[in-house]
Amino acid sequence: MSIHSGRGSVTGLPEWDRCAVMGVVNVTPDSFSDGGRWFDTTAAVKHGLDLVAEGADLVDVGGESTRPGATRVDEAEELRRVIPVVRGLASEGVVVSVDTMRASVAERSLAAGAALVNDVSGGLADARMVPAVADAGAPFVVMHWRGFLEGGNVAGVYDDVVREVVDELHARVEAVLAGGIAPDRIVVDPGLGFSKNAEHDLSLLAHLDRLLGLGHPVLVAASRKRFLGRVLAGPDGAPPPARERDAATAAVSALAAHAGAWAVRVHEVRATADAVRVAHAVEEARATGHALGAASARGAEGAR
Ligand code: PMM
Repeated sequence: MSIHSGRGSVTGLPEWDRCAVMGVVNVTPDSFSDGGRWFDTTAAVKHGLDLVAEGADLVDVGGESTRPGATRVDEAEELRRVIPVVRGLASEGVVVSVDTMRASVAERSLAAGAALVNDVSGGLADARMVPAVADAGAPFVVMHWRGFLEGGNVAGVYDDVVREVVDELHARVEAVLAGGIAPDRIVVDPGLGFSKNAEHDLSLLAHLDRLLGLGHPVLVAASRKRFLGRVLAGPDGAPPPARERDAATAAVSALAAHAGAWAVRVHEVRATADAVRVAHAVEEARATGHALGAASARGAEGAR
């Protein structure tokens, strides 16, 4: 039994007894932390399978970089990048999520075997997205989003970041429900780094309980993000490069899992797979705690 009644499950996806691990496959030449490495279809499929072997429960495939300043790829190019990778992974039995803001890419990905649509705009970038996901009966990730990041970190001004993100996500969830997506298929995500600085991201992580209060499973995507660079910066203030933020990412995974997140989205899976298992073991120890406490204390004495 979990101590976190808020973790929940998502209709249409497998049920995991702990925080799930979503591995990232960016099929882009320019993504923020691993751009270019998995640009070719065969390499991308192999990378997704490797992530599953390392402990990913599902794999998130994206063909468009959302990093600050990135320009949009056109629809044909996004389809060309994403669909063969989705099909290749789904045909191997992988639970595939598609990371897209375009309804056409979501529809074609679902037809190719994707199980989940992950839209960083929460349906705002393409008016056809919510009806398309509703028609397909697919689960949907609603991320907190204040607009495209072209030209800088837009609209990242908050009086109370936690309250505003929760309120704005609540409004998006209402819109998505009104658009016909079933409540048990909605996941919410604070959108770390999207129109948010390091303090905002840390505040949101410190108050995941408030996001859980929305009543939907919560996805946390902290992997290699700028706020971790800030936390890890040396005395000169220089942040380590993105690929040197994986231990910090795993630390966030443990914290998020412990706080009740439904899933964490990461580039490097192995350490996070360990982190969520440790968090789960600690939860179980707490759930069974009082009954076992005295007995294991005696056992420990005997072992010394
Ligand atoms: N961040 C990125 C891409 N996709 N999806 C969700 N649901 N939440 C996020 O925070 C998120 C995302 C950007 O990171 P990347 O370029 O490393 O994939």
